[in-house]
Amino acid sequence: SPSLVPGSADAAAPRAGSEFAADMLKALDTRPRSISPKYFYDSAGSQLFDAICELPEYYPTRTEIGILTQCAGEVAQLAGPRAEIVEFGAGSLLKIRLLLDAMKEPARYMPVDISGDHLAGSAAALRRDYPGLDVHPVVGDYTQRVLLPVPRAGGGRRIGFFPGSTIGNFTPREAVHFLEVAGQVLRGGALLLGADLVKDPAVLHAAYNDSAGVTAAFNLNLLARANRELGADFALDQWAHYAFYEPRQQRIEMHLVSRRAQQVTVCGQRFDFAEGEALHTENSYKFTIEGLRALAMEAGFRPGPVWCDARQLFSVHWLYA
Ligand code: AVJ
Repeated sequence: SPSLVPGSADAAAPRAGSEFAADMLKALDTRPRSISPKYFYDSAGSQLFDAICELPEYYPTRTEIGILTQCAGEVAQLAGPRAEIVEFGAGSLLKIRLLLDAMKEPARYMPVDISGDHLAGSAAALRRDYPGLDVHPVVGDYTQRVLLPVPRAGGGRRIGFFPGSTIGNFTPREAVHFLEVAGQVLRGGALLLGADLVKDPAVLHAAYNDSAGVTAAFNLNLLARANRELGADFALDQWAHYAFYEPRQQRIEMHLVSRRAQQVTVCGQRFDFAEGEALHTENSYKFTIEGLRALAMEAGFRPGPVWCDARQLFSVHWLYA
């Protein structure tokens, strides 16, 4: 909308009612300022995330794909015939294909995602390549209770799939809550869960501070998105990407730090930032294998087999619901 004056009431009005607008305004009004990482993923942000997954320093994606390639046969055995797979997030089509290719006549695939567009695209591609598979996208927020179709008569087990260590975006309390809700949907079946592992902080640091600056661009895209959607006037060169490992909480924290004292306007409201003041944009928790299993048990799962890469960078867990 090039004719809009940034920060004017008119510019703010069209999107002032969005969830992003409400959460951004709330973040700016709270101390310390912090916002959900889910707002990274507009179309520019999703493309930047895909680029992150290809970076030499960002080991999780390729490591998990390696593990899934190795364990797919065993997973297929554990799942049994005619499995009904529920994926939390529409995720990577590559990862689900690794499972589907190993499974005995998988019956149904139900990706759950808030973005209907994203779901429709992945569903069409999978239907083409797996003609016997009932692809059933479910539009909804998987962090809340979602309504799934009833299990089919004569269907197999319900298997949840939550790869990528996206569980690391939740606080431990939120993770237990998510697992409790997932467990109710999967009762009698299991959850296949990817979790990034605690490791040398230098390796973690590099993964979130890549030399090409893609992670920085991904983080800064949040402000760019606010400029596009909320009529905000963030000067992107006045903000620094800051990511570090916090060993006591076993998490990467990402922040956007104000390089100087400045004012910004969002949805027609003005906010002050002191030099060095930050907006906290993401936590990415890391786990020990035992810590992850304990968390799952707290939520009522019974831990099963765990698969890792040789360097113990990443883990994939079979958890009985
Ligand atoms: C998609 C949440 C697993 O935490 O590693 C990548 C997101 N943030 N680089 C992660 C992310 C910065 C990613 N997750």
